[in-house]
Amino acid sequence: MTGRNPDQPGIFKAISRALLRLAYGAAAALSGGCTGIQSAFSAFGIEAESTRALTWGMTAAATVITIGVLWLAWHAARAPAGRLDHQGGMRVILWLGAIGPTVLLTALLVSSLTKMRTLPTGADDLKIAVDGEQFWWRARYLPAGGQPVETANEIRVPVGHTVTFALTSPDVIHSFWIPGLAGKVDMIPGRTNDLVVRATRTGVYRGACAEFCGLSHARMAFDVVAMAPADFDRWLAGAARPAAGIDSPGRHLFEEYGCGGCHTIRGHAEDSTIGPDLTHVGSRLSLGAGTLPMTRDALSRFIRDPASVKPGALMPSFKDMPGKDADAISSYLAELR
Ligand code: HEC
Ligand SMILES: [Cu+2]
Repeated sequence: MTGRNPDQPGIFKAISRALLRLAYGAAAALSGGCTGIQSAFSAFGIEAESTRALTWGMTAAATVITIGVLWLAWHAARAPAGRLDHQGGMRVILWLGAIGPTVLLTALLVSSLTKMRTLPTGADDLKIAVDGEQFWWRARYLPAGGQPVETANEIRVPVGHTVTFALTSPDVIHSFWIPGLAGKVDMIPGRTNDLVVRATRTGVYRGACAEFCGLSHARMAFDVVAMAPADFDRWLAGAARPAAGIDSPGRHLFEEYGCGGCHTIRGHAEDSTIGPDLTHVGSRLSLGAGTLPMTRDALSRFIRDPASVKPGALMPSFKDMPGKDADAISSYLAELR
């Protein structure tokens, strides 16, 4: 090369302008779209917090390296010919091509390996067995020494305590994902995968199925409530109790329409485990696995035509059910708190 190529600085200017635009775009997307109840950036658990720290660390390092390389390239393009002799070139390759990446990648490997360790568990820790079903979640709380408690479509955890999720599925592969708490774990028929978590702050968050599992895969979400330990214990004790003695027309209609053939309401309608447990359904934050708000109207709509809310839902439609029957059943279900 006899001199500097007059075109090159123009190219670098264009590239740096494009990179700057990309950075603006990414910053806008991050600040707007990436926070909220279902976001790995709104971490409320130890696992998600360390993943977030790793993400920011790697982003910062990648930014520094990119800027450094662009700076070098810019200088190289503008340097007069013959400025760098062979030995100088070899030194650049040695430091920036071998030693630098080795140190950096080793540091990254060590820091990510330490973050990959699962939290230690104890015999007294709470276990929650969660089954991914088409298209809802069966949850059984298994407190050490206590009786199992079955619920559905909502996960509650005590803050500051280690909880082990035992994840499986009776039908197809689903994936259990609470972005703010921990990474996603597949729920595979015939095998149980454990996920150990610890929540660090209270709040209401959201999880979702992260593996396409059929028509209503996108309507397979759940509320996640991280509670102070005392509140959690009180909630679990309440969830363990059978339904209160209610004598309303809806209770009889529930029987007449054969809803008990698929749903358990402990104390009222026993031993049918095809659909979600409805013992305290009225206290859930949402209906149909995070699909509708928990209101009487939404209950009526869901009961008469689940497929209109969740295409492919494995609950039959009761389209011929008179509106007043649906409303009576909804009032009854809403009372199950
Ligand atoms: C053949 C079995 C079956 C019958 C019969 C049945 N259901 Fe269901 N039900 C299901 C299944 C499966 C789901 C889960 C649907 C989904 O969310 O994908 C469900 C979901 C529900 C839900 C939502 C629960 C939640 O946690 O959000 C309610 C409420 C409900 N059913 C009420 C009823 C009522 C009332 C009847 C009678 C009129 C009835 N079901 C009859 C299988 C059944
Ligand atoms: Cu799923």
